[in-house]
Amino acid sequence: MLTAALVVAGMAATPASAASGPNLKVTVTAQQGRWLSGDTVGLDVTVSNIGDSVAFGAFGTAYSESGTPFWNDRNQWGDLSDGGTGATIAQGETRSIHLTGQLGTFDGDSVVHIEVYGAQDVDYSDNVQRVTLPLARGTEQVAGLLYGDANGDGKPSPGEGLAGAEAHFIGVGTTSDLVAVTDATGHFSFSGLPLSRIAYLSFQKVPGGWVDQSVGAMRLDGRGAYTALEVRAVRPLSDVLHEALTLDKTSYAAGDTGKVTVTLSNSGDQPLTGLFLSCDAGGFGAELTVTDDQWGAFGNQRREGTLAAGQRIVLTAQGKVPAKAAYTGTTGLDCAVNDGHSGGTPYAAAYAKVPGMRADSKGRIWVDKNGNNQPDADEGLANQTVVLVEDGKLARSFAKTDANGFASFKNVPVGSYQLRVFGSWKPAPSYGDLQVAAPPYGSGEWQEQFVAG
Ligand SMILES: [Ca+2]
Ligand SMILES: [Ca+2]
Ligand SMILES: [Ca+2]
Repeated sequence: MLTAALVVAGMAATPASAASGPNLKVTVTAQQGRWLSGDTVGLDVTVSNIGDSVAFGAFGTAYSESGTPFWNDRNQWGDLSDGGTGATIAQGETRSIHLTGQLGTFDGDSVVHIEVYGAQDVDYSDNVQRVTLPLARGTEQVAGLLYGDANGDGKPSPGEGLAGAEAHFIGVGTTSDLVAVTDATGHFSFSGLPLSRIAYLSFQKVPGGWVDQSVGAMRLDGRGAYTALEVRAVRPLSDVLHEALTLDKTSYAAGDTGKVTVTLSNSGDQPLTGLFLSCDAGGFGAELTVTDDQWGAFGNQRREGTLAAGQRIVLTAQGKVPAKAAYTGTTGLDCAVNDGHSGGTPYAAAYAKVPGMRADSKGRIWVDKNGNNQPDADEGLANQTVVLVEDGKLARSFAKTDANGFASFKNVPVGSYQLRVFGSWKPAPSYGDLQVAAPPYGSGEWQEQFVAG
């Protein structure tokens, strides 16, 4: 009903002459760029009524005529949205509309059709505009130098290249990260990379404790903007900042109060500021419940700890041993100390026993005969004597594996153990301690891989 009324009103206002009447005109300016799939591109649209009477029922639309799809939300047109009844635009009035659209899967340059319709427009030739959004093509190279800035001048100097580090690249269009190893002069190179709206470069196995600084997100749009990267690495904070952490006892009961001492020292010749402790990062849930305020200026909330060159400081705090610790047999605390920006932060931890409870523990030992990194049906280590060792020396419990490599330890004190096999087998390097916990915290069946010793 409303639409009909507007159209009638428009007709009543339109003079008889063909050259006289509403006349909408659209102009479009597209944001410049080398566009990639997934990019959001802006279009500045102006709609002017250059006729001599009011335009009624005006609405606009924008869509890709060909090439890479361009998706936009019609609500961005405001009252010109084709989901409404149309806008009223007076003679001489100009509207500015900012549209944004997202480019879909690559299909060449995107030709976008922008059209503004108005009832009884006297000249429709200026109601349509087309803009072509150029899509980037080709492949990219990412290359550069990783250097340890030993002389601190912020740029590569002779002899500062870091050899043998792994450069890892990942971006849109790569399914897993690509790896390149830095050569004797610290250089690395990736070529033939797919264009990518967002890509990342990071380093692993950097020699000498050097900490690489973030390259940040890269946009690979074929310009070759990342072919001569200079990736700076700095010394780790742990070169000058040292941390020790101790508990006042080696054994507690649940509900006891444990006292923690953290000693920090600065062996460097510069002051350290903004220091703070981050404790319980592992969050194993049985650690001492130490409140952050006890660390004073070194608390995670305040982050105002300072250490002068050569200074040593001793911080103390205390916290209750939580009930859960009785079930896991272990409590303790772990704290990293950080300045909020440097890499290579020191970390220290101390653990204590919480004896009393006992639990059964069942699992399987296996050898990866077929080399697929998984335990298969025929890979159990049969008829072996296995032992739970405490603190690397005290044998606590023995069991014998069955034909499939399964062993059950009965009524073992809860806690942390090393699992050993009599004979010529040793744990695979990836396996740490075995935790024996009482229900409800028992971790079910374990499995541990062994290799020939
Ligand atoms: Ca027109
Ligand atoms: Ca340098
Ligand atoms: Ca296997």
